[in-house]
Amino acid sequence: MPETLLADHPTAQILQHKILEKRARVGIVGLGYVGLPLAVEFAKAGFSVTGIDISQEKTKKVNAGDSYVGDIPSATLKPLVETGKLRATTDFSAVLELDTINICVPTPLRKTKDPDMSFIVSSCQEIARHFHAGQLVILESTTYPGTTDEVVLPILSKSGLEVGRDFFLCFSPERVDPGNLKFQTVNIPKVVGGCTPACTEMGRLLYAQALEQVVPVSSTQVAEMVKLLENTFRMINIGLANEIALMCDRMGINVWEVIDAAATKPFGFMPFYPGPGLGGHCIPIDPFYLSWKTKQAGIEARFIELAGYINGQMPHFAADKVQNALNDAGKPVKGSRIHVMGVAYKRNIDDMRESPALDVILLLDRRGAIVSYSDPYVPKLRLDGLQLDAQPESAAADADCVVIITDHTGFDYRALVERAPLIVDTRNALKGFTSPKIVRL
Ligand code: SAJ
Repeated sequence: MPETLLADHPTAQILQHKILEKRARVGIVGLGYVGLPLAVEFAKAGFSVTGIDISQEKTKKVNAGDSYVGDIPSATLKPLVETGKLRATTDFSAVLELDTINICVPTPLRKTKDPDMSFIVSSCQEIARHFHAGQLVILESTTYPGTTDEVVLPILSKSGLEVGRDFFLCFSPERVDPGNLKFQTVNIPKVVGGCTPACTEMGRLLYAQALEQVVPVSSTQVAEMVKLLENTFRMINIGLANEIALMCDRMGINVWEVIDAAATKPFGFMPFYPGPGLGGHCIPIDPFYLSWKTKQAGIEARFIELAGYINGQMPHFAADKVQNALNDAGKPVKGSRIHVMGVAYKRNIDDMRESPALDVILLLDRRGAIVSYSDPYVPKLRLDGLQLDAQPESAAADADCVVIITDHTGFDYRALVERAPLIVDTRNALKGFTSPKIVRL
Protein backbone atom coordinates (compact mmCIF):
# COMPACT_ATOMS: atom_id res chain seq x y z
CA MET A 1 0.00 0.00 0.00
CA PRO A 2 1.32 3.50 -0.85
CA GLU A 3 0.75 4.56 2.77
CA THR A 4 3.80 2.45 3.66
CA LEU A 5 5.82 5.12 1.87
CA LEU A 6 5.04 7.36 4.79
CA ALA A 7 5.41 4.77 7.53
CA ASP A 8 9.00 5.54 8.52
CA HIS A 9 8.72 9.34 8.49
CA PRO A 10 7.50 10.63 11.87
CA THR A 11 6.71 14.02 10.30
CA ALA A 12 4.83 12.27 7.52
CA GLN A 13 2.95 10.07 9.94
CA ILE A 14 1.69 13.07 11.90
CA LEU A 15 0.50 14.85 8.73
CA GLN A 16 -0.94 11.62 7.33
CA HIS A 17 -3.10 11.10 10.41
CA LYS A 18 -4.20 14.76 10.42
CA ILE A 19 -5.33 14.37 6.82
CA LEU A 20 -7.05 11.01 7.35
CA GLU A 21 -8.85 12.31 10.44
CA LYS A 22 -9.63 15.61 8.64
CA ARG A 23 -7.86 17.56 11.37
CA ALA A 24 -5.42 18.96 8.82
CA ARG A 25 -5.89 22.72 8.43
CA VAL A 26 -6.14 23.33 4.69
CA GLY A 27 -4.97 26.55 3.02
CA ILE A 28 -5.82 27.73 -0.50
CA VAL A 29 -3.74 30.59 -1.93
CA GLY A 30 -5.68 32.34 -4.71
CA LEU A 31 -9.49 32.42 -4.45
CA GLY A 32 -10.40 32.61 -8.12
CA TYR A 33 -12.42 30.26 -10.32
CA VAL A 34 -10.02 27.44 -9.34
CA GLY A 35 -9.19 28.21 -5.70
CA LEU A 36 -12.63 29.03 -4.36
CA PRO A 37 -14.32 25.84 -5.63
CA LEU A 38 -11.38 23.81 -4.27
CA ALA A 39 -11.68 25.53 -0.87
CA VAL A 40 -15.41 24.75 -0.84
CA GLU A 41 -14.80 21.07 -1.64
CA PHE A 42 -12.31 20.68 1.22
CA ALA A 43 -14.66 22.51 3.59
CA LYS A 44 -17.59 20.33 2.48
CA ALA A 45 -15.40 17.27 3.15
CA GLY A 46 -15.04 18.43 6.76
CA PHE A 47 -11.67 20.22 6.78
CA SER A 48 -11.11 23.63 8.32
CA VAL A 49 -10.12 25.77 5.34
CA THR A 50 -8.39 29.15 5.16
CA GLY A 51 -8.40 30.97 1.83
CA ILE A 52 -5.57 33.46 1.33
CA ASP A 53 -5.91 36.10 -1.39
CA ILE A 54 -4.26 39.48 -2.03
CA SER A 55 -7.68 40.93 -2.92
CA GLN A 56 -9.41 42.52 0.07
CA GLU A 57 -12.60 42.54 -1.99
CA LYS A 58 -12.51 38.78 -2.55
CA THR A 59 -11.76 37.94 1.08
CA LYS A 60 -14.54 40.23 2.29
CA LYS A 61 -17.01 38.62 -0.10
CA VAL A 62 -15.99 35.10 0.95
CA ASN A 63 -16.31 35.96 4.65
CA ALA A 64 -19.77 37.37 3.92
CA GLY A 65 -20.71 34.14 2.16
CA ASP A 66 -21.14 36.14 -1.05
CA SER A 67 -19.83 34.08 -3.98
CA TYR A 68 -18.33 35.79 -7.01
CA VAL A 69 -17.58 32.50 -8.82
CA GLY A 70 -20.40 31.23 -11.06
CA ASP A 71 -19.84 27.56 -10.20
CA ILE A 72 -20.24 28.24 -6.45
CA PRO A 73 -23.69 29.49 -5.38
CA SER A 74 -23.68 31.75 -2.31
CA ALA A 75 -26.16 29.26 -0.82
CA THR A 76 -23.32 26.72 -0.84
CA LEU A 77 -20.63 29.11 0.41
CA LYS A 78 -22.54 30.84 3.20
CA PRO A 79 -23.20 27.83 5.49
CA LEU A 80 -19.53 26.82 5.26
CA VAL A 81 -18.48 30.30 6.38
CA GLU A 82 -21.15 30.50 9.06
CA THR A 83 -20.13 27.13 10.56
CA GLY A 84 -16.51 28.30 10.62
CA LYS A 85 -15.40 25.67 8.11
CA LEU A 86 -14.19 28.28 5.63
CA ARG A 87 -12.68 31.71 6.15
CA ALA A 88 -10.60 34.05 4.01
CA THR A 89 -7.77 36.44 4.75
CA THR A 90 -5.19 38.61 3.00
CA ASP A 91 -2.67 37.83 5.73
CA PHE A 92 -0.10 35.20 4.73
CA SER A 93 0.91 34.70 8.37
CA ALA A 94 -2.10 32.35 8.42
CA VAL A 95 0.34 29.85 6.83
CA LEU A 96 1.84 29.36 10.28
CA GLU A 97 -1.32 27.54 11.38
CA LEU A 98 -1.79 25.49 8.22
CA ASP A 99 -0.88 21.87 7.45
CA THR A 100 -1.53 21.92 3.67
CA ILE A 101 -1.36 24.75 1.14
CA ASN A 102 -2.69 24.66 -2.44
CA ILE A 103 -1.42 27.46 -4.72
CA CYS A 104 -4.02 28.47 -7.32
CA VAL A 105 -2.72 31.77 -8.71
CA PRO A 106 -2.71 33.02 -12.34
CA THR A 107 0.08 32.21 -14.80
CA PRO A 108 -0.38 34.69 -17.65
CA LEU A 109 1.87 35.11 -20.66
CA ARG A 110 3.80 38.31 -21.21
CA LYS A 111 3.34 40.17 -24.51
CA THR A 112 6.58 38.49 -25.60
CA LYS A 113 4.84 35.11 -25.08
CA ASP A 114 7.23 34.42 -22.18
CA PRO A 115 5.68 32.94 -19.02
CA ASP A 116 4.87 35.44 -16.28
CA MET A 117 5.82 33.56 -13.10
CA SER A 118 5.48 36.58 -10.84
CA PHE A 119 2.30 35.41 -9.10
CA ILE A 120 3.76 31.96 -8.36
CA VAL A 121 7.04 33.42 -7.10
CA SER A 122 5.43 36.08 -4.91
CA SER A 123 2.99 33.56 -3.41
CA CYS A 124 5.81 31.09 -2.64
CA GLN A 125 7.94 33.84 -1.11
CA GLU A 126 5.06 34.85 1.15
CA ILE A 127 4.42 31.21 2.11
CA ALA A 128 8.15 30.64 2.76
CA ARG A 129 8.15 33.42 5.35
CA HIS A 130 5.83 31.37 7.59
CA PHE A 131 6.66 27.86 6.35
CA HIS A 132 7.59 25.07 8.79
CA ALA A 133 8.15 21.32 9.01
CA GLY A 134 5.19 19.02 8.53
CA GLN A 135 3.54 21.00 5.75
CA LEU A 136 2.32 19.87 2.30
CA VAL A 137 2.44 22.40 -0.56
CA ILE A 138 0.73 21.71 -3.90
CA LEU A 139 1.09 24.03 -6.91
CA GLU A 140 -2.02 23.97 -9.18
CA SER A 141 -1.31 26.89 -11.50
CA THR A 142 -0.75 25.84 -15.11
CA THR A 143 2.95 26.18 -15.90
CA TYR A 144 5.88 24.73 -17.83
CA PRO A 145 7.40 21.37 -16.87
CA GLY A 146 10.06 21.91 -14.19
CA THR A 147 8.46 24.89 -12.42
CA THR A 148 7.74 23.03 -9.17
CA ASP A 149 11.25 21.58 -8.90
CA GLU A 150 13.14 24.60 -10.30
CA VAL A 151 11.16 27.55 -8.92
CA VAL A 152 8.98 26.49 -5.98
CA LEU A 153 11.29 23.92 -4.33
CA PRO A 154 14.33 26.26 -4.02
CA ILE A 155 12.19 28.95 -2.37
CA LEU A 156 10.79 26.49 0.20
CA SER A 157 14.14 24.72 0.69
CA LYS A 158 15.74 27.96 1.92
CA SER A 159 14.14 26.94 5.21
CA GLY A 160 16.76 24.20 5.44
CA LEU A 161 13.97 21.64 5.54
CA GLU A 162 14.28 18.53 3.36
CA VAL A 163 11.56 17.82 0.81
CA GLY A 164 9.98 14.38 1.16
CA ARG A 165 11.05 14.15 4.77
CA ASP A 166 10.37 17.46 6.61
CA PHE A 167 7.84 18.83 4.08
CA PHE A 168 6.03 17.61 1.00
CA LEU A 169 5.73 19.28 -2.40
CA CYS A 170 3.55 18.32 -5.40
CA PHE A 171 2.11 19.65 -8.62
CA SER A 172 -1.53 19.04 -9.53
CA PRO A 173 -2.99 20.60 -12.71
CA GLU A 174 -6.24 22.52 -12.30
CA ARG A 175 -8.87 21.22 -14.70
CA VAL A 176 -11.73 23.54 -13.79
CA ASP A 177 -14.06 24.25 -16.69
CA PRO A 178 -16.13 27.28 -15.62
CA GLY A 179 -19.82 26.82 -16.34
CA ASN A 180 -19.55 23.08 -16.98
CA LEU A 181 -22.56 21.69 -15.15
CA LYS A 182 -21.55 18.05 -15.62
CA PHE A 183 -17.91 18.25 -14.53
CA GLN A 184 -17.15 20.25 -11.41
CA THR A 185 -14.14 20.24 -9.07
CA VAL A 186 -15.39 17.26 -7.05
CA ASN A 187 -15.82 14.87 -9.99
CA ILE A 188 -12.98 15.86 -12.33
CA PRO A 189 -10.18 13.28 -11.93
CA LYS A 190 -7.27 14.93 -10.09
CA VAL A 191 -3.75 14.24 -11.35
CA VAL A 192 -1.00 14.75 -8.75
CA GLY A 193 2.78 14.22 -8.87
CA GLY A 194 5.32 14.89 -6.11
CA CYS A 195 9.02 15.71 -5.79
CA THR A 196 9.41 12.31 -4.10
CA PRO A 197 7.16 9.23 -3.84
CA ALA A 198 6.30 10.23 -0.28
CA CYS A 199 5.24 13.66 -1.59
CA THR A 200 3.04 12.08 -4.25
CA GLU A 201 1.42 9.84 -1.65
CA MET A 202 0.75 12.78 0.67
CA GLY A 203 -0.83 14.74 -2.17
CA ARG A 204 -2.90 11.74 -3.19
CA LEU A 205 -4.07 11.29 0.40
CA LEU A 206 -5.21 14.89 0.72
CA TYR A 207 -7.23 15.00 -2.50
CA ALA A 208 -8.72 11.55 -1.81
CA GLN A 209 -10.49 12.98 1.27
CA ALA A 210 -12.46 15.50 -0.82
CA LEU A 211 -12.52 14.50 -4.50
CA GLU A 212 -13.96 11.49 -6.26
CA GLN A 213 -10.91 10.31 -8.21
CA VAL A 214 -7.18 10.94 -7.76
CA VAL A 215 -4.57 10.00 -10.39
CA PRO A 216 -1.07 9.86 -8.87
CA VAL A 217 1.84 10.13 -11.33
CA SER A 218 5.57 9.63 -10.81
CA SER A 219 6.82 13.21 -10.74
CA THR A 220 5.93 16.90 -10.73
CA GLN A 221 7.15 17.19 -14.32
CA VAL A 222 4.74 14.49 -15.52
CA ALA A 223 1.86 16.26 -13.75
CA GLU A 224 2.89 19.63 -15.24
CA MET A 225 3.16 18.11 -18.72
CA VAL A 226 -0.26 16.39 -18.47
CA LYS A 227 -2.06 19.73 -18.33
CA LEU A 228 -0.03 21.21 -21.18
CA LEU A 229 -0.71 18.17 -23.37
CA GLU A 230 -4.46 18.47 -22.66
CA ASN A 231 -4.65 22.11 -23.69
CA THR A 232 -2.08 21.97 -26.49
CA PHE A 233 -4.05 19.09 -28.00
CA ARG A 234 -7.10 21.35 -27.98
CA MET A 235 -5.36 24.43 -29.38
CA ILE A 236 -3.70 22.52 -32.24
CA ASN A 237 -6.93 20.77 -33.23
CA ILE A 238 -8.78 24.07 -33.24
CA GLY A 239 -5.98 25.34 -35.46
CA LEU A 240 -6.53 22.39 -37.79
CA ALA A 241 -10.28 23.12 -37.93
CA ASN A 242 -9.46 26.74 -38.77
CA GLU A 243 -7.05 25.72 -41.54
CA ILE A 244 -9.66 23.34 -42.99
CA ALA A 245 -12.10 26.27 -42.95
CA LEU A 246 -9.64 28.41 -44.92
CA MET A 247 -9.26 25.59 -47.46
CA CYS A 248 -13.03 25.05 -47.75
CA ASP A 249 -13.62 28.77 -48.13
CA ARG A 250 -11.21 28.87 -51.06
CA MET A 251 -12.82 25.77 -52.62
CA GLY A 252 -16.42 26.83 -51.98
CA ILE A 253 -17.14 23.90 -49.63
CA ASN A 254 -19.35 24.25 -46.52
CA VAL A 255 -16.85 23.43 -43.74
CA TRP A 256 -19.60 23.08 -41.13
CA GLU A 257 -21.31 20.36 -43.15
CA VAL A 258 -17.96 18.61 -43.58
CA ILE A 259 -17.23 18.61 -39.84
CA ASP A 260 -20.74 17.50 -38.88
CA ALA A 261 -20.55 14.63 -41.34
CA ALA A 262 -17.03 13.66 -40.15
CA ALA A 263 -18.33 13.69 -36.57
CA THR A 264 -20.64 10.81 -37.43
CA LYS A 265 -17.54 8.59 -37.36
CA PRO A 266 -18.04 6.65 -34.09
CA PHE A 267 -14.31 6.24 -33.44
CA GLY A 268 -11.00 7.90 -34.18
CA PHE A 269 -12.40 11.38 -34.68
CA MET A 270 -13.27 14.28 -32.35
CA PRO A 271 -14.93 17.38 -33.84
CA PHE A 272 -13.41 20.82 -33.40
CA TYR A 273 -14.87 23.87 -35.06
CA PRO A 274 -13.48 26.92 -36.87
CA GLY A 275 -14.17 30.35 -35.50
CA PRO A 276 -13.07 34.00 -35.50
CA GLY A 277 -10.04 33.21 -33.31
CA LEU A 278 -8.93 31.65 -30.04
CA GLY A 279 -9.89 33.25 -26.74
CA GLY A 280 -9.73 32.49 -23.06
CA HIS A 281 -7.03 32.31 -20.44
CA CYS A 282 -6.10 28.65 -21.04
CA ILE A 283 -6.06 27.50 -24.62
CA PRO A 284 -4.26 30.43 -26.27
CA ILE A 285 -1.82 30.66 -23.34
CA ASP A 286 -0.90 27.21 -21.99
CA PRO A 287 0.76 25.80 -25.14
CA PHE A 288 3.20 28.71 -25.16
CA TYR A 289 4.36 27.72 -21.70
CA LEU A 290 5.37 24.43 -23.26
CA SER A 291 6.98 25.90 -26.38
CA TRP A 292 8.91 28.41 -24.26
CA LYS A 293 10.38 25.57 -22.16
CA THR A 294 11.11 23.23 -25.09
CA LYS A 295 12.97 26.04 -26.87
CA GLN A 296 15.28 26.16 -23.87
CA ALA A 297 15.74 22.40 -24.24
CA GLY A 298 16.68 22.99 -27.88
CA ILE A 299 13.48 21.55 -29.36
CA GLU A 300 11.19 23.67 -31.56
CA ALA A 301 7.48 23.15 -30.81
CA ARG A 302 6.56 23.54 -34.46
CA PHE A 303 2.94 22.36 -34.22
CA ILE A 304 2.27 24.88 -31.45
CA GLU A 305 3.86 27.76 -33.34
CA LEU A 306 2.01 26.90 -36.57
CA ALA A 307 -1.36 26.45 -34.84
CA GLY A 308 -0.77 29.70 -32.99
CA TYR A 309 -0.14 31.45 -36.30
CA ILE A 310 -3.26 30.02 -37.96
CA ASN A 311 -5.50 30.75 -34.96
CA GLY A 312 -4.04 34.26 -34.86
CA GLN A 313 -5.05 34.83 -38.50
CA MET A 314 -8.72 34.06 -37.91
CA PRO A 315 -9.77 37.54 -36.69
CA HIS A 316 -8.32 38.97 -39.93
CA PHE A 317 -10.16 36.31 -41.93
CA ALA A 318 -13.43 37.18 -40.16
CA ALA A 319 -12.94 40.91 -40.80
CA ASP A 320 -12.19 40.18 -44.46
CA LYS A 321 -15.40 38.11 -44.71
CA VAL A 322 -17.33 41.15 -43.46
CA GLN A 323 -15.51 43.48 -45.87
CA ASN A 324 -16.15 41.17 -48.83
CA ALA A 325 -19.82 40.70 -47.88
CA LEU A 326 -20.31 44.49 -47.79
CA ASN A 327 -18.41 44.80 -51.05
CA ASP A 328 -20.73 42.30 -52.70
CA ALA A 329 -23.59 44.49 -51.45
CA GLY A 330 -21.93 47.50 -53.05
CA LYS A 331 -20.93 49.06 -49.75
CA PRO A 332 -17.46 50.04 -48.52
CA VAL A 333 -16.49 49.08 -44.96
CA LYS A 334 -15.63 52.72 -44.42
CA GLY A 335 -18.70 54.40 -42.99
CA SER A 336 -20.72 51.18 -42.82
CA ARG A 337 -22.50 50.32 -39.60
CA ILE A 338 -21.36 46.88 -38.43
CA HIS A 339 -23.11 45.24 -35.48
CA VAL A 340 -21.24 42.50 -33.60
CA MET A 341 -23.30 39.76 -31.95
CA GLY A 342 -21.42 38.37 -28.92
CA VAL A 343 -18.03 39.59 -27.67
CA ALA A 344 -17.15 37.16 -24.80
CA TYR A 345 -14.43 34.61 -25.61
CA LYS A 346 -16.92 31.77 -25.80
CA ARG A 347 -20.67 31.29 -25.58
CA ASN A 348 -22.75 31.84 -22.45
CA ILE A 349 -20.01 33.38 -20.29
CA ASP A 350 -18.90 36.96 -19.53
CA ASP A 351 -15.13 36.39 -19.76
CA MET A 352 -13.42 38.69 -22.25
CA ARG A 353 -9.83 37.50 -21.82
CA GLU A 354 -8.11 37.16 -25.22
CA SER A 355 -11.52 37.32 -26.86
CA PRO A 356 -11.20 37.31 -30.68
CA ALA A 357 -14.09 39.80 -30.78
CA LEU A 358 -11.67 42.45 -29.56
CA ASP A 359 -9.37 41.83 -32.54
CA VAL A 360 -12.22 41.80 -35.05
CA ILE A 361 -13.74 45.01 -33.66
CA LEU A 362 -10.38 46.79 -33.78
CA LEU A 363 -9.73 45.62 -37.34
CA LEU A 364 -13.15 46.85 -38.53
CA ASP A 365 -12.83 50.12 -36.62
CA ARG A 366 -9.46 50.77 -38.22
CA ARG A 367 -10.99 50.13 -41.64
CA GLY A 368 -13.44 52.97 -40.93
CA ALA A 369 -16.51 50.98 -39.88
CA ILE A 370 -18.95 52.27 -37.27
CA VAL A 371 -19.02 49.32 -34.86
CA SER A 372 -21.67 48.47 -32.26
CA TYR A 373 -22.34 45.25 -30.38
CA SER A 374 -24.84 43.19 -28.40
CA ASP A 375 -23.80 40.83 -25.61
CA PRO A 376 -26.04 40.12 -22.60
CA TYR A 377 -23.00 39.14 -20.56
CA VAL A 378 -20.79 42.15 -21.36
CA PRO A 379 -22.44 45.54 -20.68
CA LYS A 380 -19.43 47.69 -21.61
CA LEU A 381 -16.37 47.40 -23.81
CA ARG A 382 -13.27 49.55 -23.39
CA LEU A 383 -10.74 48.93 -26.14
CA ASP A 384 -7.80 51.06 -27.30
CA GLY A 385 -9.74 54.31 -27.07
CA LEU A 386 -13.01 52.66 -28.16
CA GLN A 387 -15.77 53.02 -25.58
CA LEU A 388 -18.78 50.89 -26.52
CA ASP A 389 -21.90 50.07 -24.53
CA ALA A 390 -23.87 46.92 -25.33
CA GLN A 391 -26.88 47.60 -27.54
CA PRO A 392 -30.15 45.63 -27.61
CA GLU A 393 -30.28 42.90 -30.26
CA SER A 394 -32.78 45.05 -32.19
CA ALA A 395 -29.88 47.37 -33.09
CA ALA A 396 -28.98 44.78 -35.74
CA ALA A 397 -31.84 46.13 -37.87
CA ASP A 398 -30.02 49.45 -38.29
CA ALA A 399 -26.72 47.88 -39.33
CA ASP A 400 -25.37 47.48 -42.85
CA CYS A 401 -23.88 44.17 -41.75
CA VAL A 402 -24.11 41.98 -38.63
CA VAL A 403 -21.27 39.64 -37.67
CA ILE A 404 -21.82 36.79 -35.18
CA ILE A 405 -18.60 36.40 -33.21
CA THR A 406 -19.86 34.62 -30.08
CA ASP A 407 -22.88 32.36 -30.40
CA HIS A 408 -24.62 32.89 -27.07
CA THR A 409 -27.58 30.53 -26.91
CA GLY A 410 -29.78 33.34 -25.56
CA PHE A 411 -29.72 35.35 -28.81
CA ASP A 412 -32.94 35.41 -30.86
CA TYR A 413 -31.45 34.14 -34.12
CA ARG A 414 -34.77 33.96 -35.93
CA ALA A 415 -35.44 37.64 -35.24
CA LEU A 416 -31.86 38.43 -36.28
CA VAL A 417 -32.32 36.75 -39.69
CA GLU A 418 -35.57 38.68 -40.17
CA ARG A 419 -34.23 42.10 -39.19
CA ALA A 420 -30.61 42.18 -40.38
CA PRO A 421 -29.89 43.05 -44.05
CA LEU A 422 -26.65 41.04 -44.14
CA ILE A 423 -25.12 38.58 -41.66
CA VAL A 424 -21.63 37.09 -41.48
CA ASP A 425 -21.85 33.98 -39.27
CA THR A 426 -18.42 32.90 -37.89
CA ARG A 427 -19.89 30.24 -35.55
CA ASN A 428 -22.53 28.44 -37.64
CA ALA A 429 -25.06 29.84 -35.17
CA LEU A 430 -27.52 30.12 -38.08
CA LYS A 431 -27.14 26.45 -38.94
CA GLY A 432 -30.89 25.93 -39.30
CA PHE A 433 -31.45 28.98 -41.52
CA THR A 434 -31.03 29.46 -45.25
CA SER A 435 -31.05 32.97 -46.70
CA PRO A 436 -28.98 34.82 -49.33
CA LYS A 437 -28.20 37.39 -46.64
CA ILE A 438 -26.24 34.83 -44.59
CA VAL A 439 -22.50 34.50 -45.27
CA ARG A 440 -20.88 31.63 -43.39
CA LEU A 441 -17.24 31.23 -42.34
N1 SAJ B 1 -12.91 27.23 -29.78
C1 SAJ B 1 -12.97 27.12 -31.16
N2 SAJ B 1 -13.28 25.91 -31.70
C2 SAJ B 1 -13.53 24.81 -30.91
C3 SAJ B 1 -13.46 24.95 -29.51
C4 SAJ B 1 -13.16 26.17 -28.96
O1 SAJ B 1 -12.75 28.10 -31.89
O2 SAJ B 1 -13.81 23.74 -31.45
C5 SAJ B 1 -12.54 28.53 -29.21
C6 SAJ B 1 -13.56 29.07 -28.24
O3 SAJ B 1 -14.52 29.86 -28.92
C7 SAJ B 1 -12.70 29.93 -27.31
C8 SAJ B 1 -11.38 29.18 -27.28
O4 SAJ B 1 -11.38 28.33 -28.43
O5 SAJ B 1 -12.51 31.21 -27.85
C9 SAJ B 1 -11.21 28.32 -26.03
O6 SAJ B 1 -12.39 27.60 -25.90
P1 SAJ B 1 -12.49 26.25 -24.97
O7 SAJ B 1 -13.77 25.57 -25.35
O8 SAJ B 1 -11.24 25.49 -25.04
O9 SAJ B 1 -12.76 26.82 -23.52
P2 SAJ B 1 -11.77 27.28 -22.39
O10 SAJ B 1 -10.76 28.26 -22.84
O11 SAJ B 1 -12.66 27.66 -21.26
O12 SAJ B 1 -10.97 25.95 -22.04
C10 SAJ B 1 -11.27 25.27 -20.86
C11 SAJ B 1 -10.07 24.39 -20.59
N3 SAJ B 1 -10.17 23.86 -19.24
C12 SAJ B 1 -9.05 23.83 -18.48
O13 SAJ B 1 -7.97 24.25 -18.86
C13 SAJ B 1 -9.21 23.28 -17.12
C14 SAJ B 1 -10.00 23.24 -21.58
O14 SAJ B 1 -9.01 22.30 -21.15
C15 SAJ B 1 -11.33 22.53 -21.66
O15 SAJ B 1 -11.24 21.47 -22.60
C16 SAJ B 1 -12.36 23.54 -22.11
O16 SAJ B 1 -12.47 24.52 -21.06
C17 SAJ B 1 -13.72 22.89 -22.32
O17 SAJ B 1 -13.74 21.72 -22.77
O18 SAJ B 1 -14.71 23.58 -22.09
